[in-house]
Amino acid sequence: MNRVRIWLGALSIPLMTVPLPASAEDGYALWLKPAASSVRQMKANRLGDSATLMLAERELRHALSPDAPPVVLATASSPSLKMLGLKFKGLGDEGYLIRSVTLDGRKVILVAGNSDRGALYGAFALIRHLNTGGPAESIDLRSSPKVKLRVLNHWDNLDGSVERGYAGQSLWDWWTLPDFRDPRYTDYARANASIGINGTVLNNVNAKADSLTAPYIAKAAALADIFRPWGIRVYLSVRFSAPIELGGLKTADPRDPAVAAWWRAKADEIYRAIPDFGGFLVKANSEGQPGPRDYGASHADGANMLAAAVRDHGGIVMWRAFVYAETDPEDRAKQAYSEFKPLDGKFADNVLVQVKNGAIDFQPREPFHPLFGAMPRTPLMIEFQITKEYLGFATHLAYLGPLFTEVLDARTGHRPGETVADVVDGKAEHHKLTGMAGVANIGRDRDWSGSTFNQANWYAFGRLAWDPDLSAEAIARAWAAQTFGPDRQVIDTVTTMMMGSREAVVDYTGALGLAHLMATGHHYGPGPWVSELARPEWNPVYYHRADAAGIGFDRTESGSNAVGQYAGPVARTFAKPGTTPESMLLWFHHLPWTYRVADGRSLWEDLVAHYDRGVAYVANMQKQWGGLRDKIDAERWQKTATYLAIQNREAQWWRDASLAYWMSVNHLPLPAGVRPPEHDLAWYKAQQYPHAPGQAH
Ligand code: GCW
Repeated sequence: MNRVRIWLGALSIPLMTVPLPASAEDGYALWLKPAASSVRQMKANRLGDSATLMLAERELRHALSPDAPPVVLATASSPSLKMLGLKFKGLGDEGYLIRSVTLDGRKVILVAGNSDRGALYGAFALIRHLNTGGPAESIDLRSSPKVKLRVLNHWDNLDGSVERGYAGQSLWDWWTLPDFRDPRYTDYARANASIGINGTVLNNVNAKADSLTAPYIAKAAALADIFRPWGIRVYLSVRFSAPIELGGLKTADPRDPAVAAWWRAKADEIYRAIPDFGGFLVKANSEGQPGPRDYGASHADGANMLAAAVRDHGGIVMWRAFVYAETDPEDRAKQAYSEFKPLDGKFADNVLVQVKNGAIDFQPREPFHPLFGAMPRTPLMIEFQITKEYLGFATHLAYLGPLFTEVLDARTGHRPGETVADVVDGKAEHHKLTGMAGVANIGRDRDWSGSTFNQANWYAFGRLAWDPDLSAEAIARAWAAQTFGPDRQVIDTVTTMMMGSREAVVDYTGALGLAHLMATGHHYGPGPWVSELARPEWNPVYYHRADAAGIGFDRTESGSNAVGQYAGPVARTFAKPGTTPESMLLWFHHLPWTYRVADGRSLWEDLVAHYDRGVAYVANMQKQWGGLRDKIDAERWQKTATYLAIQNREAQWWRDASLAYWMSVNHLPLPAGVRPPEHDLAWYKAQQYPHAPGQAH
């Protein structure tokens, strides 16, 4: 414990104690490590005494070095600020300003917002500014979130397992809640607040009705109490058939008044326990989940009925568009658009439709979902996957910043210059209710996310949810500086490694727009040969359509015409192989193996080159990381080095297995000088991983 002196206006209160952070570099501190070991001299002056302002003050003491100028934390209503004539308009209720000012004759850094939450975000922004090399003098920063709901989706089950989670068991110990309030819950909220996340959906979208029973509401309420001062609201995923399972009703038909009444009563019960409860997230009529379609009602009927239940409490409904029907023979990439586009304008005004970034399912690369820009009368939330179900689980180093920004920056083609980010942040269609969801990669692992570099994906999601116009590289640099310290060589090297890492995964798992080539169930490792699963669209062969003559999914007019779901200019680009970006070529086109890509190579030669490039990138990351050995603490360095070695082995496995399979189909030789796969195809097919983590059950 350290003795600290705190300045409260003219009063000075000595001898208050704050705990120092744990010293081991095991990743627990995330990007929040203090810049200096001593906080003794740091002066903070807090004008106000809400719990949130106190937390903001503590953060500043914890993180800022003794020689930083004194800081004053305040809300706009504080009388002391009157004379400064600052502009708080436009900051909204979560924005902040940070200014070097003279207050009562003292030079200070003022951190202020319209609300104490704004001041808290400002405190974290000031820490970031100073810890990433920003000057301590003449500071003039202001920012407010462009997106209203910045929400993590936990796919956490009530038994403690996590669907597609690779960082250990669920953080929520449902069994000991609500009595035991694990300090990790506070640390979790603090980390989220530091990057601007303001909501969390506690349970899996593949929901059990049990989460709506009284004991589980009490457990959720305990978490909500812990998260509240950090500006974080709690949401729940709900099972659409809960009125039957819990309420004993005969139906869950959203048009049945008894069903609507059951949900209203349930919402009232939740709000009694959690007055600022955020609302519901719903996966309906998708992958076995019940929904309104079971009764011939529409997704809008279902969403609106739930929206009515939470409306008077200020709650909202996030209704997922991730649907593909059991029996629908239509190209899976088209089904969500076909189902939802006609419902534009039919949703209540406290409903957001939550759309995955791409039309299929969080693949290493997908073109942006055609619904963005196509439903102007409906707020569309974007859903990213932070956990790396398809990008190497926890072990592979794949920085997702470039994946997120590639989609956010994509032009929708609906209105001149309009990007997906414009749709998501409401600018394009003037929506006030806006949101971004990220499927969490957080678990009980000591380092929270399974690896140090996975923490960067959590961080990048939060930063982009606050401002979707940030660059992935700027975020990577800031993360590296906050995580590893100010050493220039470390920041440069780590940023370089990160920036190409997602593309490397694309390269070694299947480039040129190939997708969904993974093994069954657990989704770990390659399985491009899989063809025997019950539903056609569960099989990789459905997606790549490779045969002796060619490869790729024809989604043009001559095929499924998924291209037709995009707006004019974008559709025109994707309509022809020659104008389609090479990175999306086989997503939209079925082409002969001999097709000439831009540099004159055949498609086959190019594909092979991508596999080799992906593997080489990983080897190069190992080299780069090796060069940082003396500059990074031993624990995090060693774990990362080991994970890179695993990634190298698995990248080669992906490459070799895929090449062995493609050659069995196209009967083409490998280009001269290319190393043949280590084993024959039968060997790769025989690999089984029944205990791979994160499987659905
Ligand atoms: O990609 C699939 C995952 C499922 C997940 C589903 C979804 C929660 O493999 O595990 O279920 O997406 O997003 O609903």
